[in-house]
Amino acid sequence: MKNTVVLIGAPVQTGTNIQGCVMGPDALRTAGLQGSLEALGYSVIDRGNVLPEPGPNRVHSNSAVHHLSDTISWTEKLHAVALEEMREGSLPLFLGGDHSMAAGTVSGIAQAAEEAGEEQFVLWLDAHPDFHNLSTTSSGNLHGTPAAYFCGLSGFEGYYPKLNTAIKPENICMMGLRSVDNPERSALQKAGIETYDMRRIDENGVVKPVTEFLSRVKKANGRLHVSFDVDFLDPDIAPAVGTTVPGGATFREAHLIMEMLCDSQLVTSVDLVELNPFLDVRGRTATLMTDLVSSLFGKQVLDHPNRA
Ligand code: 5AB
Ligand code: MN
Ligand code: MN
Ligand code: MN
Repeated sequence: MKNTVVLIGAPVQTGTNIQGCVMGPDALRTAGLQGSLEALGYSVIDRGNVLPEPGPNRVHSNSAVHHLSDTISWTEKLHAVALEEMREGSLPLFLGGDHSMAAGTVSGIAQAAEEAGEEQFVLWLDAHPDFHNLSTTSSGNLHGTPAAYFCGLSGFEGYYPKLNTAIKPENICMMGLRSVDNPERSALQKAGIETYDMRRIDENGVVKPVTEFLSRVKKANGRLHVSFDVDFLDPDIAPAVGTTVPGGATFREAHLIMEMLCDSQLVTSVDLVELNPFLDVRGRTATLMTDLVSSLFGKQVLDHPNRA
């Protein structure tokens, strides 16, 4: 992995109906993210928090949809920031902020990869696929839509920025799913996205699917973006999230995925999203997310034979 890590705060909370994600980036900083990465030997540049430029007012015919204009402004801003950081050759860590931000980060990253003639892959760690479009969402919470957007699916035209480069559905692996709405289920099947729900993880563990996915990335000489939603984790260990779903990944499953990602040396960008510090218990979730990032960037208890 690259030697310099760039932290980019994205205090987005317009994609949810629960306030608090605005504090996410600062809670991750407070938990010592920069110091942990420095202790592992990385240079860290904290660019502070980015802010969107206000855009025109937009209203969708699905009256549930709320904060559309603000969320689109965030998408435009984060698309530009992600594109720029990837063009510069940085390894950006986007500190959310709710998951609607992935519409911007992943679309910008996809465009940069295409410009460089490289294949972009996405590992999506989440209880949810976030595969609604503006018409199918019944909550109207736009953090339930970014993956459909960056795959170039229909239902965003005339509202969200036109995509230059979509992520190919076959380049995505979603893990941890346990809350999928009907329109999302059919859209996922139609797109042919590789999905591992919690039953599949219970049955076979995380090693086989992660190994298989990473070998596909490696074979394509691809870049790998990890979009890590806090609700991937079981709410017992990660309570600071607005959309808790029981039966999530355990402490060790999550660390093991991070350790395997580190072994692979394939990760080129990361989103840490949906942390709502207002719902946390004495900083537990922010600390856990920070510890998982340490595992992702090389922390191990003893030397492991898989580690180069
Ligand atoms: B998250 C739900 N599918 O559309 C909806 O946390 C939940 O970024 C979306 O994964 C959860 O509101 C969005 C019920
Ligand atoms: Mn999500
Ligand atoms: Mn989620
Ligand atoms: Mn563009």
